[in-house]
Amino acid sequence: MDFNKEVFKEKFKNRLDEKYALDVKDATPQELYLTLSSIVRSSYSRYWRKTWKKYMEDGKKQIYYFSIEFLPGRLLMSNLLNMGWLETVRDALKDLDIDLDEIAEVEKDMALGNGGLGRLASAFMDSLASDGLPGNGNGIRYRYGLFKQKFIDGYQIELPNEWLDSGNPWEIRRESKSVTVRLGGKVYLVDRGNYLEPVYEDAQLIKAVPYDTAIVGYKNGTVNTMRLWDAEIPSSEEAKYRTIEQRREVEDLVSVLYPDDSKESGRILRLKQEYFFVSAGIQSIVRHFKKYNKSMNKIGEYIGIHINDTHPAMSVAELMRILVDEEHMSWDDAWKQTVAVMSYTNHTIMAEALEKWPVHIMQQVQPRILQIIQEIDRRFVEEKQGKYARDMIERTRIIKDNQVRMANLSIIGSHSTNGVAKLHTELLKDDVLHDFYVMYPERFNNKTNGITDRRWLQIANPELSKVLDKAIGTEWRQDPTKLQKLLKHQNDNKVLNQIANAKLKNKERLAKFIEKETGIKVSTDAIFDVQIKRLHAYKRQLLKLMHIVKLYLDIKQGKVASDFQPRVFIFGAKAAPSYYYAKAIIKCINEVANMVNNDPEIGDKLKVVFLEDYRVSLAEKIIPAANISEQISLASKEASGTSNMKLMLNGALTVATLDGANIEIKDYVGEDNIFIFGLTKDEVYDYYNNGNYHSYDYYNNHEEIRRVLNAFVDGTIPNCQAEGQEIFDSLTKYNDEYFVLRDFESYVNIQEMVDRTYSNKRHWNQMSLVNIAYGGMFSSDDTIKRYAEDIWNISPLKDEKHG
Ligand code: 26Q
Repeated sequence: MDFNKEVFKEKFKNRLDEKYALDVKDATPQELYLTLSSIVRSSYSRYWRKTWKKYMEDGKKQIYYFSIEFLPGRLLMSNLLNMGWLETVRDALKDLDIDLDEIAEVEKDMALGNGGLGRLASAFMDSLASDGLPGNGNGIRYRYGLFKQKFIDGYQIELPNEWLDSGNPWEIRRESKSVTVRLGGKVYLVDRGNYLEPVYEDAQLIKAVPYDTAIVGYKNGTVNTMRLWDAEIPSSEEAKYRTIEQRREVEDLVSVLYPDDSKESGRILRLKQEYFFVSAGIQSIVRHFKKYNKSMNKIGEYIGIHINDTHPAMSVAELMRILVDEEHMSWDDAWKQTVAVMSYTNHTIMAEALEKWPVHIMQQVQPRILQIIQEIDRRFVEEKQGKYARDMIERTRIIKDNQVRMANLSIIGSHSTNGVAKLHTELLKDDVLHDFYVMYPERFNNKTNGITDRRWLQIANPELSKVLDKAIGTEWRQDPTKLQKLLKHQNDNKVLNQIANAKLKNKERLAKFIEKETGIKVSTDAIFDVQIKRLHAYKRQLLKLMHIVKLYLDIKQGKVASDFQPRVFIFGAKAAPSYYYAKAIIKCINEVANMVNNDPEIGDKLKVVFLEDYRVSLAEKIIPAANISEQISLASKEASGTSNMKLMLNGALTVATLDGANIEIKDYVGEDNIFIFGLTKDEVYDYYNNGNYHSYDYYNNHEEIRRVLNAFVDGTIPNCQAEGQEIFDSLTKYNDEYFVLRDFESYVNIQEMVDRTYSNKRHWNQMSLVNIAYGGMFSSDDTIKRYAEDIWNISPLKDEKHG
């Protein structure tokens, strides 16, 4: 479409008329949203088709990012921005008396992920397309997204997230690309002379139907694909599904996203989900590959499959199955190709989160896959015998104590294993995966996570974006590292004031939202102090809560420091439904909020706001308004973190432990522009090695800690007897697994430093400017270029531009 404002207005009115037979003034926001999104979709479809064709004709390598979670959030604004339409459309709609932001609010978040890992997958989708790289997503089209969180009486309640109920304008169902996935049953190998043929009995056949979503690159004409699979009953099998229960079992396969980001839950259904999207994805890749390429013996030169955490680890065995059973390749040739195709990212060092599956469950879910894994394991042990000590082989082999260790499978079956921040990768090499590092040093590498500046700055923070355009030009919109040009303006009062002004406007906007959602009135003079991430003990929301209780008691007892600054504490966090400790913390935060917010003696000095249902679209409202970013996990536990990057990019100053990517943030901005506190990773490990942390002593010997902890159990904080006691016990009786008491004093001290710093507004604004300037160093466009060069060996196609 020849694109300008007038053309668009006509098109919009016509489309609304075609679709709904309505005038603009009679249409609901929902109708306006669906009209706009249908125009957007029809105008990128040409580029989508062209990109697809080009990749085929070009015949170069393509990669497929396999992830059991994708968390794109809303797509309207990001598609408009990437097509280069955003400002024109905003203007055009204004002429029609329509507010684009209001229409955008209608869209339900696509929340097919829990947190960091799913969000990273979506950032990578956006960056692959924006870098013009041939990379597609492969995952599951869950009927229900991550649960919707409500607070009732301060408790977290989980409601179903029916994101598809009003229709999803961005997806296309591609019936013709369906494949069949086999689950369960029994398998026998029959000797056919030159190969063994697996014969299946009683297997359940599932029809996997792909739904494709376009991933539009930023003003570059590239449109890639995120393919998500739905499960259906194949028509040939209809007769076998006689009861509602049997039919429901198929629906259930893709019904819910597992809301547990902390531990492997052991449910058979989860393993079926993993095999389902892996098998569907690989079958569809191989089918496509065979159409356009000759030799399966070269598949490693043309196809890359990325295993995002261990959830898709069965990819290794599924590709072996297809190459050996269906393509009749020799085991050795097939193995060589498989290792060349696969690469793997690890996202955690926490032992309880490393996936293991009992052999009998894997047998039940897919017996042929178990056989293949057993054969991979047997050959691995055979090959390493004599080269490594027995116990080292036992530690690294895939099957041990009747459990399939998915990380071991992923590392052995791929050519690359990466961590997600420098410290995390070092810990993998030195500790968690040390044996593998000794065996395969060349396979290990670091890829520090990144974020998309388009969503988190251009879309979420137009106020600041305008200031940046004026100060340093618009180049940063293409290349966020250019934000460093801001550094020249460190002493430029005009720019400093404009940055401060943008922040103030964003705070006003958030304050309005907070009042609308919660009824709480907050002052924009206060420091907006933000902690937004999943609720988990290691992330230490408790440390923040203890600090709030300390300040509350100080004020009540008339002990406020002269440079105390008023604060609004803002939380956003979901707890896994079965994670009772995390839910106890939520309840306590809500009760502290009630106590603090309704105390006239406290007034505007402290407010505590726990916003419900933290999600991508809520993050877009909170982050631009933040002054302080809380990144306070116990050192060594947070693999990387990404909210740390989003918040700094928006000018928040970070209060941080030396954990995950916080260390790299510190290295860029310098110690003077970040607030570092707490134990280092080495200090934490020393405690582990010497076993000499005794949290009860901290309670006993520190008056301040005792005063704060007692408030959880002596009725000071009302309505949370049981939860308060649980927290109290975990920190005293059960030795405080995440060293909250050990880091408390250091945390309080750094927060006093925050107050002193905030009292000098100009200095604060200078620090904020430095953080924005280096925020561009964590662009996922750059991260993905490193993946493309070091791991995948893919390069962009030269392309005509759109937009
Ligand atoms: C596993 C088995 C059964 C059910 C659920 C799961 C499961 C689900 C989600 C296990 C783990 C997750 C998610 C992990 C995650 O989000 N990790 C985060 O990844 C980010 C991106 O690399 C990092 O920045 C964070 O530090 C890390 O915590």
